[in-house]
Amino acid sequence: MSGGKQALVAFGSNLHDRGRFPQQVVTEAFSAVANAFSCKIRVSRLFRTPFFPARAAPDFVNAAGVFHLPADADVVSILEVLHRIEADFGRRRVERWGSRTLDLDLIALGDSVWPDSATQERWRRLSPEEQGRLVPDGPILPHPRMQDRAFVLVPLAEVAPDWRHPLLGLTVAEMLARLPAADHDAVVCIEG
Ligand code: PH2
Ligand code: MG
Ligand code: MG
Repeated sequence: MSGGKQALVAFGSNLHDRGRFPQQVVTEAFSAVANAFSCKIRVSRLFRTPFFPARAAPDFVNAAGVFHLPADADVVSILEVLHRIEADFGRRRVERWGSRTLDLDLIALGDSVWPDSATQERWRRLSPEEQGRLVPDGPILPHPRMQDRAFVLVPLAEVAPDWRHPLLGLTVAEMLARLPAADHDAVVCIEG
């Protein structure tokens, strides 16, 4: 769409919400996002993925969606809308990297780098230990861990394989190809 921005969103759920299974939650969240932004959303299939970091917790259902927003759409208001939808689906923000009924992560907004290249780069280069310890105080785009996570890239490759990371210069398909085969193989499609 000319002049607009493409929003890339990762969907995740690994807990029941009032009797609904994670796959139902994610499917209903597709419509909730489309309605909230008054747009059509292109969505991936659903995938079952092992909890990251590895621990005794239920597998996630992950998916990805892409939609177009007006050129003046801003990161902060998009996140407000996504957080409201998470809350509507019973999400309580308690534990970082914890289990959740619905997680909606803004992975990228067109080729926007937010808040700036140096900050994105610093968060992208955190050591594994720092990744577990440090929490950014605001949004960072593209999502600083997207290039590492098969549970993000496998679904995203179905809806935006050619989206190119503005700092790494790699497409989604190229980032996915760089991950170990074992990461890729652990992400299993759960529908036709
Ligand atoms: N999200 C998390 C923590 N761990 N693991 C998988 N497999 N998929 C996720 O979406 C996920 C996770 C916190 O957002
Ligand atoms: Mg997440
Ligand atoms: Mg999140």
